Amino acid sequence: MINIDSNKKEKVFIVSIIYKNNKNNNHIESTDELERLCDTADIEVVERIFQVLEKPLGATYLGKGKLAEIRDLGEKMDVKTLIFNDNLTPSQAKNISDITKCNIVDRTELILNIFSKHAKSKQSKIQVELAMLQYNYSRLKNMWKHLSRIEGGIGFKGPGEKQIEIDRRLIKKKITLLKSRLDKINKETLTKRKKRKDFLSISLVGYTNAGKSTLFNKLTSSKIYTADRLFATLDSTSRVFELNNGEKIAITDTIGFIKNLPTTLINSFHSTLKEVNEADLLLHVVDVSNREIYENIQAVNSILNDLEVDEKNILMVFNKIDNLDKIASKFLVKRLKIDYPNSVFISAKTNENMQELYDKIIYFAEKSSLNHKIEVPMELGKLISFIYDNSRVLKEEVNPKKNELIIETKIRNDLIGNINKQIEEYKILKKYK
Ligand SMILES: Nc1nc2c(ncn2[C@@H]2O[C@H](COP(=O)(O)OP(=O)(O)OP(=O)(O)O)[C@@H](O)[C@H]2O)c(=O)[nH]1
Ligand SMILES: [Mg+2]
Repeated sequence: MINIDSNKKEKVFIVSIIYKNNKNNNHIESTDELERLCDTADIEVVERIFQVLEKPLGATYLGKGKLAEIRDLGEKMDVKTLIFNDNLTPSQAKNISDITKCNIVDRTELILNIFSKHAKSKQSKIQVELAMLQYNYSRLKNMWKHLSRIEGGIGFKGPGEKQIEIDRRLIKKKITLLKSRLDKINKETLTKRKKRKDFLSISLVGYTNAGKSTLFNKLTSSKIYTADRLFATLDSTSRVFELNNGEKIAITDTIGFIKNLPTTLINSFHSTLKEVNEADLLLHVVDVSNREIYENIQAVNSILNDLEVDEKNILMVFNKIDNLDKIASKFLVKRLKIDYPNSVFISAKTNENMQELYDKIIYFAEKSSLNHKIEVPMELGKLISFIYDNSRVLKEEVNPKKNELIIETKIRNDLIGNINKQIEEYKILKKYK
């Protein structure tokens, strides 16, 4: 989408409103994050421009005087592109571009651009292309104007660009085609996922750059890509790892979230995100050294809410404790422990407190239930009633040849080991009678 000269970093201004009644007063953190997004997209921010307003102006977003100032500064500093820390309506983007003579990129377009660069698998490439087409669909006319006027600077490139030149009908057709391709791939991944259902499943979720992939690598001894950049991971990866007690757990690392994650991306990544919904336990990984810790947790929770994730099975994993200085960490950790009693504080980098995390996972695994098929000799009447009293029986069948009852039941993992042991012991005793 954003056409960046491969040799030279594109220079931009980032533009943001400081809202008069913003109690959080977090415009610095918010523009810091936008600058990190620019950095990830290989764009050089030469200036941050703010205007204090109560709310955006309908037609031009900022005041006309401010926009004229930006135009002059742009000419002086040879900057032809403005990145807005917000989403703009097509007409706002057009009006701003008319006044400033600059190319306009909004927050969603910037994030889509990063996604398009980081997409590796066929599935994520289609998901990003679909999100771009859907976002651009309503903006085609404006974008075409931008493209024809601005040469060489940031324009719209990649899967989106080719489509701008063809008419809307064709784009709609393309969207339908991509959706059906995606459906096919999603069905294949669903089959794979079902196969893994024999194990308890854990999904890592969290804000982008929280350290999910680093933790995934630690737990599974893998080497998937991690980086100090936003949206390093776009594809889900799953592995099975074994706990000390021999229990196998399937764990999935997936895409990170961000504040105001474009809805078009949530929609097209829905099947990837659905994995989160099906997990037995979520580890919500948080970068404890980030200044916006509570806001980031909130952003993740609101996306989880949209995905209708069950709240009770979330363990908060506060990561990067090695990054905190000793005194500050004492107070912060204390406060977070009160706000999030079900939590651990770790460093996936230095391994600090990793054992506590393992212990929590083991505890959860023991208290969880999975479907099991148990073949119980008819003589063990007491054991049969114990199973009925302590699990949810799904099916039962008699095997007359062996004089056994075959019970299919959803039962807690810490009970099944003991039951199997009793059956084994009974069979051995019977053999030697
Ligand atoms: N100091 C410190 N750095 C960490 C820790 N865990 C991860 N990091 C670093 O944080 C950065 C992001 O880590 P990732 O594992 O890629 O983060 P992620 O959550 O997978 O990020 P996305 O895939 O972009 O959503 C990397 O530079 C890691 O080396 C930690 O415990 N301490
Ligand atoms: Mg990652």
